[in-house]
Amino acid sequence: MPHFPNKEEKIHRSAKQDLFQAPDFYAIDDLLSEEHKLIRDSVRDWVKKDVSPIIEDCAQRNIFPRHIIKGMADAGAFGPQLPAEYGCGGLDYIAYGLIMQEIERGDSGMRSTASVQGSLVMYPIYKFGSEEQRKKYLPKLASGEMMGCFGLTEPDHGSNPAGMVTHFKDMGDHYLLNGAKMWISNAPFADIAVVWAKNEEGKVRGLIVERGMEGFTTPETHNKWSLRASATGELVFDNVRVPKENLLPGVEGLKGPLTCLNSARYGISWGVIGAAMDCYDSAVRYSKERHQFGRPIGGFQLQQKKLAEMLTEITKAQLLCWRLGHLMNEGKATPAQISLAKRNNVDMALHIAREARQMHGGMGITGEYPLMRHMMNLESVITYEGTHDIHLLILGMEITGENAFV
Ligand code: TGC
Ligand code: FAD
Repeated sequence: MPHFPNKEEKIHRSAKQDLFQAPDFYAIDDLLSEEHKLIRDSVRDWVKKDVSPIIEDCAQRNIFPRHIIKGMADAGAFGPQLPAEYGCGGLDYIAYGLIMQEIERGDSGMRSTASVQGSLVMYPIYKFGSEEQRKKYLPKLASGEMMGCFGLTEPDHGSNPAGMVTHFKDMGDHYLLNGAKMWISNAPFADIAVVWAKNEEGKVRGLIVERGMEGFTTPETHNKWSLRASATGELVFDNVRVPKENLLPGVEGLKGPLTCLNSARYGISWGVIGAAMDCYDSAVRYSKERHQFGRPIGGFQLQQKKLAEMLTEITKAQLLCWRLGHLMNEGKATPAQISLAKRNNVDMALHIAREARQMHGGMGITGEYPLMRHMMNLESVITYEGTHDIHLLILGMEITGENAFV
């Protein structure tokens, strides 16, 4: 059974105050609209109030805090970039990025829940679904009444989704789906799954599979050292009868799921800035409080070097995302530009988490500080939605025109 808190098992709320202050060295706030800042600040307040006090306990005990879904939906985290007529946010891509940044400042697993719901479930239904599918699913997904997951990766096909073996047959009045997906965020509790599978001609199509369909199960993945507050699982399809109206009519081929990944990878590029800022903020504070050799450790040049480099990298990542957000708004961002931002920013955040962890000495390995949690989470983030090396190869192909994948 998935590990969700029940009535007997209360999540512990820490009394420790979240003192986070975001660095803004290049006055990037001046580039944001009043609406952007309002949205960013309200999500930041929600994270301080509802995520920070429980996240350490959830991560330590490997619990997904299901009760948080309602607050996340109210914070506008589910499909903020999709039209308001379907109950979504109707916001631009800068607002979307800022929301992801603030949620991941709290925890990458919480951001995973939001980005899967918004970019990988709602977006394909909006972009490739029929009007009936949009009306049926989008308002419920936006409000968190319904949760979804996205099934692309398989046990033997991760970086190379084109090799997928999950398939479906046309049985006249329904499709018969067989196969399995692995490493699926939100799977253990999702009400629906957007599943990518091959038809009899070997073409990749998207299907909406609903919990309760006979032959469909979602076993949870255990023993993760990363994203411990996020629920991960498999999707197993054993002769699942999928109604024909659940096929996404608007796309055929791998470009379907890859188009959704553009949106999610963009969100990650912003999200990880949040995790990096949290580590930096903690390190600055600790460097002033912690004394060794009769002075604050922040007075030593080696510690200052770490802080100066962290701030430099965060500032560069902020500017990168701001520009990419505008390209997204104009519909001009290319997949390779998104790969550059995802690859650079996740690596940047992981490096900062490791450096900040060292600056906290022994305390850095405890749950008193968020560093190990961010660091371990980011090991998943640098792997999912295309690994660090896969994004390098996407860039390499863009530069040279040569495909180095095969
Ligand atoms: P290739 O032959 O290059 O392309 C096949 C078709 O797709 C088109 N295409 C894209 N379309 C839109 N956006 C993109 N980014 C696209 N990239 C390619 C392409 O034009 C072509 O279209 P058409 O019309 O000619 O058919 O495909 P390939 O098989 O050589 O693979 C390319 C590669 C390796 C880059 C791709 O498969 C890839 O990105 N692999 C990484 C897999 C990945 O990212 N998986 C993510 C799974 S989901 C996940 O991790 C969610 S975690 C969520 C969370 O918890 O936050
Ligand atoms: P592999 O593809 O087996 O890669 C192993 C190594 O080989 C990597 O270092 C990779 O970079 C390298 N490699 C592979 N091919 C090449 C090449 N051509 N050249 C050079 N190096 C190469 N998937 C979903 O569909 N939905 C989800 O919701 C989802 N959530 C996830 C949540 C978590 C916590 C994790 C860890 C993963 C999730 N994934 C999800 C799966 C994720 O997208 C895959 O793990 C990722 O795409 C890598 O695939 P793989 O793990 O099979 O690694």
